Amino acid sequence: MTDLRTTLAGVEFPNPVFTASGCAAAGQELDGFFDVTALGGVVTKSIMLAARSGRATPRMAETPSGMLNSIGLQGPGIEAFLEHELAWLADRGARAVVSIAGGSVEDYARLAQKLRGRPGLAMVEVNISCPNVEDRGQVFACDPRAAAGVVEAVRKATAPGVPVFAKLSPDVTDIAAVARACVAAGADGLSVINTLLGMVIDVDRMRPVLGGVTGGLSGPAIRPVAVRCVWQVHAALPDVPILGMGGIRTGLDALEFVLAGASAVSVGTTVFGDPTAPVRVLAELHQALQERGFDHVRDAVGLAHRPPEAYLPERPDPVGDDQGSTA
Ligand code: RRO
Repeated sequence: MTDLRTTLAGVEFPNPVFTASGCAAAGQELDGFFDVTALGGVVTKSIMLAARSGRATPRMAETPSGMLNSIGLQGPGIEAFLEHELAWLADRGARAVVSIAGGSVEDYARLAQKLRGRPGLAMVEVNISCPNVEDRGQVFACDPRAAAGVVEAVRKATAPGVPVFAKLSPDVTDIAAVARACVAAGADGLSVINTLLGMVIDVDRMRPVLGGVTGGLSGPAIRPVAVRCVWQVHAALPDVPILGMGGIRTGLDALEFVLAGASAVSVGTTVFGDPTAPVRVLAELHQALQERGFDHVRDAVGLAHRPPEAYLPERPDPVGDDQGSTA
């Protein structure tokens, strides 16, 4: 049996499959389909200081192999979140990764302060890359200095021992530069990636489909972009843990992210069609690792970066592809 335990910045999780922020609220709805404590962790929808109704409707559109969303950070605000959602996750025994979002460095710092000492809090994900904000100046992850300012404030306000992960945007020229700036500012790890900015136009109405005009593209359509980003960030910062996400639908998709350098993965958009996807992906990933002879998932992290002649585990059985055993 492959050991699935994974460690992110000193915190151990029982396995490397998490929900993705924004795709499962705070886990209650998914818990009707499977036991959310079976996952490595539950990453909650980004929360802001105040309640927020979000952008104009329509807020979602299907795209080829993907989905556009223009939610606009709808949420109950931090106080209601702490009382009803984080408290529920803690009671349930889930490991909560709380995603926070703000319009200023000060907002983020206050959110981090409010999370200090809360039961159930395993990690903080700093969402500096939401594409659906009022202006692009608020997409802190598009500028290394702006990203660093937020990360530094959150790291200072967060209890020691609680990892702070910065969530990066793919909509940049050099994602490794932003990653380096976040880590230099104190990020313990990186979540890679948020959605890509996109839009669709209704050719009958001859107007944008989304009320917010532009939206964030997710789903399998973005997976190669996400894998490339994980690869580049891991190549630049091989010792920094990565939570990888973007279009994961199967265990083999998850394995791609692990081989590119992710120590854990988030399963997002696919849950809208298949709410049990996270536990299925976990089982499939486990099987894929076992078939490839891995004793521990950590041995697969970043393996694709190694030269072809480097160590590969002995495969116990052929996995049904053309290459058969690598032994
Ligand atoms: O709420 C959203 O519209 C949203 C967020 Br916070 C995000 O980080 N990414 C996204 O695609 N949508």
